[in-house]
Amino acid sequence: MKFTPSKQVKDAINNNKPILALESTIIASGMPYPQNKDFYNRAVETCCRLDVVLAAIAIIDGIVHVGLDQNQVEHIATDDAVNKISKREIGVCIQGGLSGATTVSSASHIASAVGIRVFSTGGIGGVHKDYQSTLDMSQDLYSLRETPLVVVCSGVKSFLDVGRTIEALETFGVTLLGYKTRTFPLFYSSQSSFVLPFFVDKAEDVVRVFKYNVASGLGSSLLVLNPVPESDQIPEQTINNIISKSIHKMKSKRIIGKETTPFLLKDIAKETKNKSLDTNISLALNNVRLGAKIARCF
Ligand code: PSU
Ligand code: MN
Repeated sequence: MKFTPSKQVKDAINNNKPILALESTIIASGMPYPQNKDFYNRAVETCCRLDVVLAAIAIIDGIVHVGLDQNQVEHIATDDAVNKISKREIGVCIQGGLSGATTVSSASHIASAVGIRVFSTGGIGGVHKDYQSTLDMSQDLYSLRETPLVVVCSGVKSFLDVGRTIEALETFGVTLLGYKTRTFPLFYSSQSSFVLPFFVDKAEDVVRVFKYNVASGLGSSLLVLNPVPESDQIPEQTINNIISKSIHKMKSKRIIGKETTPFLLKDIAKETKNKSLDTNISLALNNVRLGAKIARCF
């Protein structure tokens, strides 16, 4: 195998036990230390309670690990030399013997290649607000087009162009399925004006839809939209004002490309006095919980 599973993940694969994959950029640059490590430990506990193995995916010194030990997580959570690795950069990272945190695009590719069927994240990447001038659209969308996986998220980060991202997801043939919601969630806020065509109330039904997709020959992902719990959300208007200011700052600092997402997450956390971080942790854990429940239904 090109990838290196941990002992726990290998056992789970061999014995057909439920596994939930997790990207590691959310740990490396999505949250600061020590909240990132704390989030990871709580994610492991959540999965353990449901008898599911959590497989966080990262590249450590050129080796692609599926399932991390505590030292590896500490490295990803603290070391500034860890690269943000999207799907196209997996080979470069291996060749250079480098360490890299995986995004949705790389982690979903690796997860699917080792036979994992369910994947959780906070929010997927999407179409950036100034797409017309920058052509900045996340590789995550292309990966979702070509990776048969159940991906659980709380929408796309609200500093993206949500409407255009939804259009791109349709163009790429990615199935959208609300989980107990009729609207496309906005990451920090649980509702939006974008109506979802279909929704389900049970984890079993998510798996049924996925199996019918696969049986019909579809090779794309099933994107499950799981809104942030209402008690932890930030009202849309409040967060939008802050986001506008952060985007303005980003432009004046000439931050572009893959640095934009980490910069905005950090700046929004600062401007909300870490309320956005609490919201991010809450929704990410909620997605781990649902992902684990879905993994048990296969
Ligand atoms: N969701 C979060 N925090 C994050 C990300 C998503 O709550 O840090 C990361 C994911 O790894 C996602 C990536 O794949 O941002 C998208 O980056 P870009 O826009 O550069 O494609
Ligand atoms: Mn980008």
